[in-house]
Amino acid sequence: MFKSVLALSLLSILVSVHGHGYVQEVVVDSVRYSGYLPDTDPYEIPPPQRIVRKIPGTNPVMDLDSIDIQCNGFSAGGSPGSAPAPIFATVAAGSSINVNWTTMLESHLGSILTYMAHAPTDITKWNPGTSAVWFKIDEVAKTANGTWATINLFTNLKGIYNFTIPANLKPGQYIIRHEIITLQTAGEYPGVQVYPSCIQVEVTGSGTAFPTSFVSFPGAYNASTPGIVFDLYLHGRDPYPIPGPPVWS
Ligand SMILES: *[C@@H]1O[C@H](CO)[C@@H](O)[C@H](O)[C@H]1NC(C)=O
Ligand SMILES: *[C@@H]1O[C@H](CO)[C@@H](O)[C@H](O)[C@H]1NC(C)=O
Ligand SMILES: *[C@@H]1O[C@H](CO)[C@@H](O)[C@H](O)[C@H]1NC(C)=O
Ligand SMILES: *[C@@H]1O[C@H](CO)[C@@H](O)[C@H](O)[C@H]1NC(C)=O
Ligand SMILES: [Cu+2]
Repeated sequence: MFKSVLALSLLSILVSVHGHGYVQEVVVDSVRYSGYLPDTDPYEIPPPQRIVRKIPGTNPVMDLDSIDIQCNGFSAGGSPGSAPAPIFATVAAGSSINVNWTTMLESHLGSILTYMAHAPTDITKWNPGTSAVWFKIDEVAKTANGTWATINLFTNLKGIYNFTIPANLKPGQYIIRHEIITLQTAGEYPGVQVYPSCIQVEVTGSGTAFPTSFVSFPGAYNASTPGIVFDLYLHGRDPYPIPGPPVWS
């Protein structure tokens, strides 16, 4: 008993100095919002109002079957998935959103993916659970010269990732599920590290488009999904099959 507690706390020390990361800021239509800051937000009274759903810390989610894969939520704390955030940002369809990531160690090679889910009811109360409601709007694994997207993000882009809300998307409230998937331990499953972040927005405009095919989280990824098990030492220079469905267009 004592031994395993000790082993666990050693493991958590190792994990905490490992240089994981999270979304610390989001810029939407030139308005700057702080992300949910796991080191300080839980201790502030009153709690800061964020557009990003709560995360328990900077660690990745590694269990693809856990509800935590959705929004890096709190299933371990007894809540069935992500806790809605109290506010949301407003963004015009077709405009870009800049997400500002804390720096991860350069061992963290991998891809950057973004999904959306339309909220059928008030987004500050909606929890998607395991419903298939997500569609992909953006993905990148490597730049044209073969640099991994995460390395490009943390060096050339200074941690700022820019993606665009589809121009013709029908207006409404959406969760944007933005994530980094890193592969430094992905030679077998479990091993892949997933860093999801859920941003609440209201999309405005006169668009009418909406996808017809959706995935769930958990559900979209499993041990046999291409790109989930990937040996960087053997295949690091090969094309990388980005997990999940194709980008909706
Ligand atoms: C990213 O967020 C951090 C923390 O808020 C801030 O210090 C930094 O200036 C931001 N980066 C940019 C390019 O805005
Ligand atoms: C690779 O491409 C990125 C932009 O896509 C650029 O910033 C970077 O300097 C390039 N790296 C090399 C080694 O050419
Ligand atoms: C985001 O990228 C788009 C397209 O590359 C560019 O037009 C826009 O200026 C960028 N926005 C910001 C805030 O960097
Ligand atoms: C694993 O995910 C793939 C999609 O990547 C899907 O086709 C397959 O049915 C899933 N397998 C299981 C056991 O859920
Ligand atoms: Cu890490």
